[in-house]
Amino acid sequence: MKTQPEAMQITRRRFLTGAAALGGVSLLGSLWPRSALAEAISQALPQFVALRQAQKGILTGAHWGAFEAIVRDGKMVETRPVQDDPFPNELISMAPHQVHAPNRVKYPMVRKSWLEGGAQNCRPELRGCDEWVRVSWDKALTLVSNEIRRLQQEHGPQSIHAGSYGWKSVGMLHNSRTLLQRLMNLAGGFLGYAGDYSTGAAQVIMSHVVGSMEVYEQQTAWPDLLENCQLVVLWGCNPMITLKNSWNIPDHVGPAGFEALKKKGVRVISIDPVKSDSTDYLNAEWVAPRPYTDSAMLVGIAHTLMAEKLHNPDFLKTYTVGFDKFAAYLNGEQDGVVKDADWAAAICGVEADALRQLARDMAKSRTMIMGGWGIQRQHHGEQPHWLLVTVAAMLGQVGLPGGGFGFSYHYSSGGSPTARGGILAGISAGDAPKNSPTPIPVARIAECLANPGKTIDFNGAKVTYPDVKMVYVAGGNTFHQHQDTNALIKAWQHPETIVVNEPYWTATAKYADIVLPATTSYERNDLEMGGDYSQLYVFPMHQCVPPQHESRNDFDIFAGLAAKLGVQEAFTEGKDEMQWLKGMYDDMKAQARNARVALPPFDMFWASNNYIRFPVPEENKKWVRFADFRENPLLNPLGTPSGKIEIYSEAVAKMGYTDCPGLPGWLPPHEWYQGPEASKYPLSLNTAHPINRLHSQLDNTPLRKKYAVADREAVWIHPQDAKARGISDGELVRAFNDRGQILVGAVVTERVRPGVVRISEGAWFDPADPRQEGSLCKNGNVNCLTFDIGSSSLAQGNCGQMAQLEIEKYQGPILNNTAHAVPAGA
Ligand code: PGD
Repeated sequence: MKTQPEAMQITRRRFLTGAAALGGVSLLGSLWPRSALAEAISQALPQFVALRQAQKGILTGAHWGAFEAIVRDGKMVETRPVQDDPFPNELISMAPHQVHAPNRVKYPMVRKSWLEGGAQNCRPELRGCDEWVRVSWDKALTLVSNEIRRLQQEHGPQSIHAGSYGWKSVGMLHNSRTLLQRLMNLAGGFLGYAGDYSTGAAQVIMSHVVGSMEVYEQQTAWPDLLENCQLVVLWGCNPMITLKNSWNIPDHVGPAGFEALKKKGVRVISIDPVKSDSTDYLNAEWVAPRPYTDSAMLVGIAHTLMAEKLHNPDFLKTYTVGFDKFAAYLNGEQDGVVKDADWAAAICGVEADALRQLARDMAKSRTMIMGGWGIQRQHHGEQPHWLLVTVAAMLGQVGLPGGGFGFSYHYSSGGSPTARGGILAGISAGDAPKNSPTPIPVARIAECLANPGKTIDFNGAKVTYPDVKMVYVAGGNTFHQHQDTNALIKAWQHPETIVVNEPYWTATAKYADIVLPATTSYERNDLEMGGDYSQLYVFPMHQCVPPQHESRNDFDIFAGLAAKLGVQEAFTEGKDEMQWLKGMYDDMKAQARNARVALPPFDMFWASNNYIRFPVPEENKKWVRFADFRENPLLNPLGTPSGKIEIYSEAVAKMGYTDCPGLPGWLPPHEWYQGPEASKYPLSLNTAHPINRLHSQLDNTPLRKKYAVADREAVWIHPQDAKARGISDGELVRAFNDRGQILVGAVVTERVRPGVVRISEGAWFDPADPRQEGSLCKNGNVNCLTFDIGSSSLAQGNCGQMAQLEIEKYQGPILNNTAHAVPAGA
């Protein structure tokens, strides 16, 4: 952890002294005198100006935290986290490398064959290996807008996939995804997506089981948890890593909460095939099931709770429906198989006695089950979360202080108490035209491109794939996010035109036809909330350096396209960057005023180079999820058909899906250690989110040195498995299955269960020979190995967290890693 730079401490002290001298202006623990009236605040202007001068850096922020950027001679050279950050994140130090990366896209570029042959004769098979030709911005915008116009006229909005999924950068105005959709809505509509890669399976099933997506809900507040919780069960989550970054600018209250939990000595059990950093940090007990068998393990625990009468029949009767059917399933009334701890142990590889003890410990303590999302990024991924809710309901602690379940403690600091103030609304995508096509499930993109006209099931409905002729990506990295990269490459050849707005030469950019250079967030002005759940801060994101090379802000790129398509006025609403920001700020300020929190005028706020921290009401620190439902289920019903927790869902049952029936349970996955593929590919893959980057972001920075082994993504292998294959620590290894092959560097460690290998997602795809099908990826992109089927007919979530594979010592020719190199002609 970084210590606070002295200059900032002095600055803050100086500011606090000055503000107090204003007389009677309460700071409420904030940098802003929020309880004062606007007049009083305006008197403080000299203080803010002085503050700005005293600070050396420019205040901005990222998914990794708010920070001051130090700029010298037009170059960002250093960063310092803001003083309020309780858990500063090392990733902040990579911002200068993001701006000045050698693999920035410098100019608008067009793939040679596309430029020469046009969209319909563009030799799509050369994507990824063609030459690039530099063009002017005007030419690039003309080419793209002409294609949009032609496709709208000839094939309609369903021919343009502009959903563009991805984590982009923070910022309420320069939101590349929304800006793309705003343009496309004005230009006639587009094919979008439903769901996301993070929680595809859980968010659909949870809506049926508890009446909300649950995965993005506020959690029982940390202060309550710290006071009341006796046992935390981390079920497949690694919060000390995943809480480093947030969707908005993080408040980092989550990691501070876990630190406090550790200091208090609360018992933590981590259930994970890998001994995670959080397991170590929290001194947690490690229980390592076989991969993809969590559902069986939960069923065995549920059986023990029932058999030993540790469950809570009153809670089940009052607050749930369908337990009788689940009890019959546990007892094997239909299939004759009693699903007790012994049955579960044989599948999940955790001893039956350990399962029984776990059930007893959970029942005797006030227990919070914190469920991660990797367990649902699997085939039949709906089941684990459904079963976690079922076990929590059997324990009867849902809605009690410190107890129940929470599916967002590991994400964006769920449980950071909600502040009182205002919320920034970002720029809107606008209204979709009436003839807009039905969105496809987000992770079915490759299947959709390859199979126009095919119809699939999706949450009780049918979706027919249109014939997509253009894909437009802005703020995402399809080639890293999507499963089965080699199948994606084939599907990617179907569209006539692929356009990508990107700051860097990612694989997605390299496999496009037209690449438009986008600025990083440090090259533009913006605003962002701090704390996804707490809404604790409003951060200004000041432009630190000018746009690099010929890059443009996504806003300006789409405004340029809008001009060519005749919808510029509607797109910009006649406002420039600062006018948009002022409008957003003023709306937020009005909300804050209604909540009795006074804020300074925009100009003063912006000039101050400072941020707003809202007060947190005491009652929000004690907030307990589902407490109102528990208190009065009739007045505060859940959003399910019964108003209760649905252990059995009639709605799901009626859909008639064999891969997701109306009752949760154990369903063997598509690939696993007992499947037929295991004789050829005996190792089970575990793909976690990386420790030192965000998905694929920052893979092109020096932080890579911290995790790359033999200059590739690392593979963690158990000593037994390494020995059996003659692999030593630090050696280059080929990991492979029928779908693909990747080069990875061996880390021989007992932190994985035997039979399991861990490879993090997000290494940039780098085929040794892009002309050859299934070519070896030299950087270790794990999605070359994963399979591309939906989690089930219900949710169609992705299965990126699983695959059977084999590994061997690499003995081929020396291959240089070119994942972060610029392509020929660029
Ligand atoms: P990122 O690396 O964040 O990954 O997939 P996602 O596509 O979100 O990609 C964002 C891209 O946006 C980067 O290339 C970045 O340079 C670009 N970008 C950033 N800022 C801007 C901007 O201002 N403008 C423009 N135009 N571009 C910008 C993540 C996805 O991967 C997710 S969310 C999950 S949860 C899944 N996780 C896994 C997994 O665990 N395992 C596997 N095997 N696969 C996964 N895929 C999914």
